[in-house]
Amino acid sequence: MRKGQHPDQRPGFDPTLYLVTDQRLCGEKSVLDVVGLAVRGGATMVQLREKRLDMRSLVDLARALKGLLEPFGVPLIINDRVDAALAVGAAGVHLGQHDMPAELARHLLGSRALIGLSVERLGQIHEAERLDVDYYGVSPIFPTPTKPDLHTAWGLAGLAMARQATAKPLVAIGGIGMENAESVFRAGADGVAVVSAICAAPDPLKAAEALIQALRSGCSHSQ
Ligand code: TZP
Ligand code: MG
Repeated sequence: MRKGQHPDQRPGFDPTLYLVTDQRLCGEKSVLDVVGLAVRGGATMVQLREKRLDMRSLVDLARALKGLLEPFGVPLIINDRVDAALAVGAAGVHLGQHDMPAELARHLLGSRALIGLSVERLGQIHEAERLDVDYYGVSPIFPTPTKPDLHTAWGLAGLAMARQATAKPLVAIGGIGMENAESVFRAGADGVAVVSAICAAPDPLKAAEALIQALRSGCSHSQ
């Protein structure tokens, strides 16, 4: 993340390279293996996003991930499920526009929790400005086969408009990889969230290393 840009962040928040999991894209590897490799490569935040898991399996995996991430100081965020985040003591949740309202999640999780909110249109940023959320997930930047149900992509120009609309940290997601990560940063993102660029990489550690290096150099150019 650009240093010093967002002075009131909660401790541990660094979305520079934010891995979002998807077991379906991990091939022979487990989510745990992929996350372990990604954080060794430099991923700064991890979101457990496994829509198909039942609650028992989700909580078991979340617990294991929390144990794995703690020594790295990398926060574990749970997609959608505030109850699972509370149950395992995760660092926070990532909410979509149809998930639990952010005010309720904040009430349940407390003032130290990290809360992210997906925004698909500029109007959603305006509506969310009064909320105590830590970042907006600007979704999707580019069309992506990983989440094909999304309609309009922000594109780099849309991301630049989002940057003008808020001082909150922006995490760009959707179709981001080595080929475009730096340009996403230059358009105003504070971090990039990736699924396939790490989960489906033959070597997730090398993929994370290459991405973080590209982002850090893009970041220093744009300061
Ligand atoms: N939300 C918006 S796009 C997306 C999610 C979870 C998927 C991003 O996947 P990829 O493989 O990084 O394009
Ligand atoms: Mg959701």
